[in-house]
Amino acid sequence: MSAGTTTRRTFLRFAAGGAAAALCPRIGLGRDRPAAPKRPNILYIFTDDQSVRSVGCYPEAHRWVRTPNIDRLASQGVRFATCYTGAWCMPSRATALTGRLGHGIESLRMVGRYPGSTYDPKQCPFWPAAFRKGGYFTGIIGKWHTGSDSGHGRDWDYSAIWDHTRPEIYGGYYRGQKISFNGGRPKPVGGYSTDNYTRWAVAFVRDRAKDTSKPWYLWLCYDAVHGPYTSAERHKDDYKAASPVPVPKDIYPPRPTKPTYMHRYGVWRRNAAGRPAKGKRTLTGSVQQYNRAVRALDEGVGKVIAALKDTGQLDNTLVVFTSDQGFAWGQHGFAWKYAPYDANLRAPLIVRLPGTVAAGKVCTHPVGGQDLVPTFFALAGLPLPWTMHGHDMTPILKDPAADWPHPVLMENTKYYYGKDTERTTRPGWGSVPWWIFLRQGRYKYIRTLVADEIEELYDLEADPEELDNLALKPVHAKLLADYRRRTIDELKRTGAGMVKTLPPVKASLAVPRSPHAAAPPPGG
Ligand SMILES: [Ca+2]
Repeated sequence: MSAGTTTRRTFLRFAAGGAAAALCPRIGLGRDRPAAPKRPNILYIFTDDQSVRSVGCYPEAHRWVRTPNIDRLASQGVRFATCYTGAWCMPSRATALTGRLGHGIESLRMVGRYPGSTYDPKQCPFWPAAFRKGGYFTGIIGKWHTGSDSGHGRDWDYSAIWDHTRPEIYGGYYRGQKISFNGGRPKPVGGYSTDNYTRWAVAFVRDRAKDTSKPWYLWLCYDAVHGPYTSAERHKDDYKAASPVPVPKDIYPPRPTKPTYMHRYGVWRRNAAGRPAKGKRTLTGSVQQYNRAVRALDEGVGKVIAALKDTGQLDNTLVVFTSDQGFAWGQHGFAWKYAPYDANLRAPLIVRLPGTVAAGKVCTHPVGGQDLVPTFFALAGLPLPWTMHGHDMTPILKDPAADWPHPVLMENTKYYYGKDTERTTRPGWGSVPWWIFLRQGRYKYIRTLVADEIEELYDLEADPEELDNLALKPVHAKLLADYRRRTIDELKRTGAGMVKTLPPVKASLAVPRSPHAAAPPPGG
């Protein structure tokens, strides 16, 4: 099924409903008045489990990583040094669809066989419906992970859904997929998912260029680079000669300055050669395989951008490239996300729109996935349909050095959303308990939601690997209290009921010496 024909058919049905240009800002302007600025299209590229270490333009990337197309996007836009899009796949997408953190999303629940889930659209509306009402044509391609109702016809004019909530029907991450086009029965599509999604996105872009009556929004949700990290056949030999990856300092326990669950945590063991391995695969082999699967992603970005350029839409399209979260390879003992550390969660974020977004700049203000949605509404000139938790980023897109007084709150409440997060004593993921963190400026405060557990406070400028827990050092008591208060304030500002049920922190602090803390910390 071609994206072109189905998109056209769906569009005609939508336009016939009369809602098409109701709120277009050009309507009603006199001839002698300047035309309102054309509203931008929005291409939101959303990859899966992609660390900044796999994107060449990030200084943390392995030197052998090649992502020329994503790097070019960064050279023409703003690259954010620190973005926390979400804690794991599902809440990150829930935030991307609502502009709210999990604790502010009602009725979304994981039910049945993992990762089955459900929600009530009346209690949990998704904002693309408001974009449709506001005159945008909306589309989604790829991974869906927020309830079995993917919202075609309500939230989306065009949809090509790989429904991860029903893996028994929809197949695997990379091959053997069935796709539901425009709400239809899932059909086998063959091929490799990254290349398929790129092809459908290119068709979408070309098709929308034929209709200049309305701008469009496309959420392009690649399944890469989630496990099992399958590369395209043409990339299967890439990076095999790449140099071994550095072994993170705290890949093996003990980690006495971290909360109890981290003391003995670790999935890596020394193999016969003394190198870290997980099962039969070495750390280096794992990181090479992961980055091989990024190659087709980068090519996909190049192809979709080329289609925008070829159809004359590139410079009126806000292009956003990010991932639902990052992924740790060895850091703190993980081969996972979920944990509150930058190595696990920090995602790339690159934004391009000439004239509105600075070119070739880096923004060091930490931001969150919750900030992107109000930014889309601001650039579209549409009112927010409900209170969102993030903030319009347009001032720092224009000038990345401008003031940005907003902290980033993140949380991991496993399967739970809305009022269900008010009972904070539920089990976590594996051995990782529930947590919240607040990042503002150079410091990050982490609170593990376990009674009488220590807090964590890291200086990400002096200690980007988060090995030196300042919360344990009396000299930083004032800074710790300040960040604890900021976190409580942010929970209150966003209406988090859990603020009343947070487990108490450990009252008296022993000061265990970290085997990894090198230099003494700077003053508070
Ligand atoms: Ca993910």
